[in-house]
Amino acid sequence: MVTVYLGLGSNLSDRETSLQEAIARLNQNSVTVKKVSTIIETDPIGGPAQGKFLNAVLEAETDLPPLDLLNLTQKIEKQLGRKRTIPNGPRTIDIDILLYGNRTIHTPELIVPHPRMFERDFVLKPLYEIAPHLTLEPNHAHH
Ligand code: PH2
Ligand code: MG
Ligand code: MG
Repeated sequence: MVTVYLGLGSNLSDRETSLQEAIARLNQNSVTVKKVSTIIETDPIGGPAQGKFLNAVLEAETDLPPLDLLNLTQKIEKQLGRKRTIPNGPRTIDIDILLYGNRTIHTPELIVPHPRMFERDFVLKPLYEIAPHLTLEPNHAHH
Protein backbone atom coordinates (compact mmCIF):
# COMPACT_ATOMS: atom_id res chain seq x y z
CA MET A 1 0.00 0.00 0.00
CA VAL A 2 1.19 3.46 -0.80
CA THR A 3 -0.16 6.76 0.51
CA VAL A 4 -1.09 9.17 -2.27
CA TYR A 5 -2.35 12.73 -2.33
CA LEU A 6 -4.76 13.82 -5.05
CA GLY A 7 -5.92 17.33 -5.92
CA LEU A 8 -9.52 17.88 -6.98
CA GLY A 9 -10.92 20.89 -8.80
CA SER A 10 -14.20 21.83 -10.45
CA ASN A 11 -15.57 25.04 -11.92
CA LEU A 12 -18.40 23.84 -14.16
CA SER A 13 -21.95 22.68 -13.52
CA ASP A 14 -22.62 21.25 -10.02
CA ARG A 15 -19.14 21.65 -8.59
CA GLU A 16 -19.71 20.13 -5.16
CA THR A 17 -21.50 17.06 -6.57
CA SER A 18 -18.64 16.50 -9.00
CA LEU A 19 -16.09 16.54 -6.18
CA GLN A 20 -18.15 14.17 -4.03
CA GLU A 21 -18.80 11.85 -6.97
CA ALA A 22 -15.09 11.73 -7.82
CA ILE A 23 -14.29 10.80 -4.22
CA ALA A 24 -16.95 8.06 -4.23
CA ARG A 25 -15.69 6.59 -7.50
CA LEU A 26 -12.08 6.54 -6.33
CA ASN A 27 -13.24 4.68 -3.22
CA GLN A 28 -15.06 2.12 -5.36
CA ASN A 29 -11.89 1.46 -7.40
CA SER A 30 -9.17 0.44 -4.96
CA VAL A 31 -8.25 3.95 -3.88
CA THR A 32 -9.20 4.03 -0.20
CA VAL A 33 -9.79 7.63 0.77
CA LYS A 34 -8.50 8.35 4.29
CA LYS A 35 -8.81 12.12 4.61
CA VAL A 36 -10.48 14.87 2.64
CA SER A 37 -9.64 18.53 3.21
CA THR A 38 -12.15 21.31 3.55
CA ILE A 39 -13.55 22.27 0.15
CA ILE A 40 -12.44 25.81 -0.65
CA GLU A 41 -13.65 28.25 -3.30
CA THR A 42 -10.77 29.78 -5.24
CA ASP A 43 -10.20 32.29 -8.02
CA PRO A 44 -9.08 30.68 -11.28
CA ILE A 45 -5.33 30.74 -11.86
CA GLY A 46 -4.21 30.84 -15.50
CA GLY A 47 -6.24 29.84 -18.51
CA PRO A 48 -9.06 31.91 -20.01
CA ALA A 49 -11.52 34.02 -18.00
CA GLN A 50 -13.62 31.43 -16.18
CA GLY A 51 -15.70 30.82 -13.08
CA LYS A 52 -14.41 30.21 -9.57
CA PHE A 53 -13.27 26.73 -8.61
CA LEU A 54 -14.05 24.47 -5.74
CA ASN A 55 -10.81 22.77 -4.73
CA ALA A 56 -9.91 20.06 -2.25
CA VAL A 57 -7.08 17.63 -1.58
CA LEU A 58 -7.44 14.07 -0.37
CA GLU A 59 -5.18 11.45 1.14
CA ALA A 60 -5.70 7.85 0.07
CA GLU A 61 -4.11 4.43 0.15
CA THR A 62 -3.81 2.28 -2.91
CA ASP A 63 -2.10 -0.72 -4.46
CA LEU A 64 -2.42 0.73 -7.95
CA PRO A 65 0.86 1.50 -9.66
CA PRO A 66 1.21 5.17 -10.71
CA LEU A 67 0.08 4.78 -14.32
CA ASP A 68 -2.90 2.64 -13.31
CA LEU A 69 -3.85 5.35 -10.84
CA LEU A 70 -3.50 7.94 -13.61
CA ASN A 71 -5.69 5.86 -15.93
CA LEU A 72 -8.32 5.58 -13.21
CA THR A 73 -8.35 9.31 -12.51
CA GLN A 74 -8.68 10.03 -16.23
CA LYS A 75 -11.48 7.49 -16.57
CA ILE A 76 -13.39 9.10 -13.70
CA GLU A 77 -12.82 12.57 -15.21
CA LYS A 78 -14.39 11.32 -18.44
CA GLN A 79 -17.30 9.63 -16.66
CA LEU A 80 -18.04 12.90 -14.89
CA GLY A 81 -18.23 14.78 -18.17
CA ARG A 82 -14.76 16.24 -18.54
CA LYS A 83 -14.14 17.54 -22.03
CA ARG A 84 -10.57 18.44 -22.88
CA THR A 85 -10.71 21.53 -25.04
CA ILE A 86 -8.86 24.67 -23.91
CA PRO A 87 -5.74 24.08 -21.78
CA ASN A 88 -6.42 25.20 -18.19
CA GLY A 89 -10.00 25.96 -19.24
CA PRO A 90 -13.20 25.28 -17.30
CA ARG A 91 -13.79 21.67 -16.25
CA THR A 92 -16.43 19.66 -14.42
CA ILE A 93 -13.70 17.74 -12.65
CA ASP A 94 -9.91 17.66 -12.54
CA ILE A 95 -8.17 14.96 -10.54
CA ASP A 96 -4.42 15.48 -10.24
CA ILE A 97 -1.90 13.10 -8.72
CA LEU A 98 0.08 15.40 -6.43
CA LEU A 99 2.23 12.90 -4.52
CA TYR A 100 2.71 9.15 -4.83
CA GLY A 101 4.37 7.96 -1.64
CA ASN A 102 7.76 9.60 -1.65
CA ARG A 103 8.43 8.68 -5.24
CA THR A 104 9.62 10.89 -8.05
CA ILE A 105 8.14 9.89 -11.39
CA HIS A 106 9.00 11.15 -14.87
CA THR A 107 7.26 9.49 -17.74
CA PRO A 108 5.71 11.06 -20.83
CA GLU A 109 2.28 10.54 -19.21
CA LEU A 110 2.93 11.53 -15.64
CA ILE A 111 5.21 13.72 -13.55
CA VAL A 112 5.12 13.40 -9.75
CA PRO A 113 5.32 15.47 -7.60
CA HIS A 114 2.86 17.51 -9.66
CA PRO A 115 5.17 20.12 -11.20
CA ARG A 116 2.92 23.13 -10.50
CA MET A 117 1.62 22.24 -7.05
CA PHE A 118 4.30 24.18 -5.15
CA GLU A 119 3.18 27.52 -6.54
CA ARG A 120 -0.55 26.89 -6.13
CA ASP A 121 -2.24 27.97 -2.91
CA PHE A 122 -5.38 26.10 -3.92
CA VAL A 123 -3.29 22.91 -3.58
CA LEU A 124 -0.88 23.82 -0.77
CA LYS A 125 -3.50 25.12 1.65
CA PRO A 126 -5.76 22.05 1.67
CA LEU A 127 -2.73 19.75 1.50
CA TYR A 128 -1.26 21.36 4.59
CA GLU A 129 -4.60 21.05 6.35
CA ILE A 130 -4.67 17.24 6.05
CA ALA A 131 -0.91 16.57 6.02
CA PRO A 132 0.93 19.24 8.02
CA HIS A 133 3.75 16.74 8.65
CA LEU A 134 4.76 16.52 4.97
CA THR A 135 8.02 18.07 3.95
CA LEU A 136 7.68 19.05 0.34
CA GLU A 137 10.44 19.49 -2.16
CA PRO A 138 9.85 20.32 -5.76
CA ASN A 139 11.97 18.29 -8.11
CA HIS A 140 14.77 20.69 -8.86
CA ALA A 141 16.16 18.56 -11.66
CA HIS A 142 13.10 19.47 -13.68
CA HIS A 143 12.71 23.19 -12.98
N1 PH2 B 1 -6.70 24.23 -12.09
C1 PH2 B 1 -6.04 24.56 -13.19
C2 PH2 B 1 -5.82 25.93 -13.60
N2 PH2 B 1 -6.28 26.89 -12.67
N3 PH2 B 1 -7.33 27.52 -10.67
C3 PH2 B 1 -7.94 27.17 -9.52
N4 PH2 B 1 -8.32 28.12 -8.68
N5 PH2 B 1 -8.17 25.87 -9.20
C4 PH2 B 1 -7.79 24.86 -10.02
O1 PH2 B 1 -8.01 23.66 -9.70
C5 PH2 B 1 -7.14 25.18 -11.24
C6 PH2 B 1 -6.93 26.54 -11.53
C7 PH2 B 1 -5.49 23.52 -14.05
O2 PH2 B 1 -5.68 22.26 -13.61
MG1 MG C 1 -4.97 20.49 -12.51
MG1 MG D 1 -5.30 17.54 -14.38
